[in-house]
Amino acid sequence: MPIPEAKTFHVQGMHCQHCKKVIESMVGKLSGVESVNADLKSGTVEVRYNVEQVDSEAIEGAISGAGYDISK
Ligand SMILES: [Cu+2]
Repeated sequence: MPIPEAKTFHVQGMHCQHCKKVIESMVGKLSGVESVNADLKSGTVEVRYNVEQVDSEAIEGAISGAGYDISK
């Protein structure tokens, strides 16, 4: 089993529990994503994922596809 990669994405525009849920479900749908935790206070989304199945670009795509901007 490969070791999952953990990465924190900085996401703008998360304001409430709904935003948190939307992002967590959109990112969680990607195969290879093991866990997603969106934190409203810090505006970050921490994702653990299997690098053999998914990459950070796909994760960013899912977040922006849900209507949120990623700041780098
Ligand atoms: Cu919201």
